[in-house]
Amino acid sequence: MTGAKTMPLGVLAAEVLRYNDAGSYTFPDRDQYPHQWNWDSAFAAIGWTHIDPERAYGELLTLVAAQRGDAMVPHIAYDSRSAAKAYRPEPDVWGNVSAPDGRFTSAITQPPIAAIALRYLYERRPSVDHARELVTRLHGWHRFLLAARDPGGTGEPVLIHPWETGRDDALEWDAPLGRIEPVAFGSRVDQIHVDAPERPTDDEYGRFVALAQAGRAAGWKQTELAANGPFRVHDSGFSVLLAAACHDLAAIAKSIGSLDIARESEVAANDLKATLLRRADDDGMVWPVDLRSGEELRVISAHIALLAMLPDIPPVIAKRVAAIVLEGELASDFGVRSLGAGDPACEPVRYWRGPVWANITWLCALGLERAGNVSGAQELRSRLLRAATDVGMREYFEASSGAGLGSHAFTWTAATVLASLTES
Ligand code: 9WN
Repeated sequence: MTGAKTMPLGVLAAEVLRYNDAGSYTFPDRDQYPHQWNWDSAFAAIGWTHIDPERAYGELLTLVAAQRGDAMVPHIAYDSRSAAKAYRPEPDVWGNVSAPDGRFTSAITQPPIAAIALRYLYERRPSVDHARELVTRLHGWHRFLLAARDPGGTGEPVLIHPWETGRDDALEWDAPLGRIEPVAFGSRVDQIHVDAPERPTDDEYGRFVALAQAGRAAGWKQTELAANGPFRVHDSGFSVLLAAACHDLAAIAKSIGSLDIARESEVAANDLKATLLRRADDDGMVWPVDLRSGEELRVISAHIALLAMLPDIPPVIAKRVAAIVLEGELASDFGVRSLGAGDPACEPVRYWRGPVWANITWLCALGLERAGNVSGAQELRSRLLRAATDVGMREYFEASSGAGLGSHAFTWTAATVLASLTES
């Protein structure tokens, strides 16, 4: 990535995708994350749409090749070629579970944005054959989330690990994660390329891994863990994305003539939306819930920005979200903050506890645009582009100064830059 500073932004972003290209999928970052991650690949597909659409379809097809028998698409599919590279936890922590395509995987999932990426790709570069295969697979995953992961019939999936939310150490998980007895994790290889203060703490890692061990001990029975496991939350951010994913899947299914999937997906999107709106507060905000205590986790953080993706969002909620992300607690000149600036727990450089992330900023912009707030969407995209212009395709950004944080050549930052360049 030499000479990066002098390259036009779009060229630099494309270089980052190519640099992280693992062949049939894209590493989130070649050094820091040398395997396939679920929602990272969906963002990568959005980026590849602008460079090589066939490669974008390939990215999603490789993702669903790791889909398990129960239709869950795992959060990590391990790359055996990366064995010599440092990433922990390794497959044994999950019990060496493997996918039909032979790759070891984790035994949890991640935000289901692949259908959102597929719609993005399909609308720009339609391929009916690829879409047919992907629609069927993604529909299965959505069903898994709405059935196997909803033992209580609440209408929302239960998440069993903070890693499933994609916002690993977000403040809202402190209470439910705090109940987990940490285990010793050993060497923090995630701190070789990124400074320790920018990563989750040792204490959090001890709890993340303890949860993986508990799941393994319980035989990874997904419904049982969702009903009685040690960590159980409703993440409104994840649920909104699932509603949007069902909505987008319905649109593609309809256009390729898969009418049963289209109908079922539209009903699922509407039901999930109704479930979320039923538990909205007077301001229209929907909060994550700690299902073990029954308490709402009323933290103003990135999940609020994701609320913008609620399909056909009521205008009053869209307005409230726009105010928070554009000039309120989550506003930054560089995108959307992961935690409210005024929150006493805000840590400006630590991971999901303060910094700005491009993927959240971009999804929020997409939601605002769909809600008819085109100028709000453009403003967010220009903030995202400002961050990348100033310091490059960093993993995340300090919200006040725009300083680059985390890894240096990050796929979803590059992908959302490529998308934003064509949208603003
Ligand atoms: C654990 C890959 C992933 C993202 C997550 C982000 C981070 C992993 C880690 O990196 O999580 O899954 O090792 O820290 O929190 O959202 O998908 O980029």
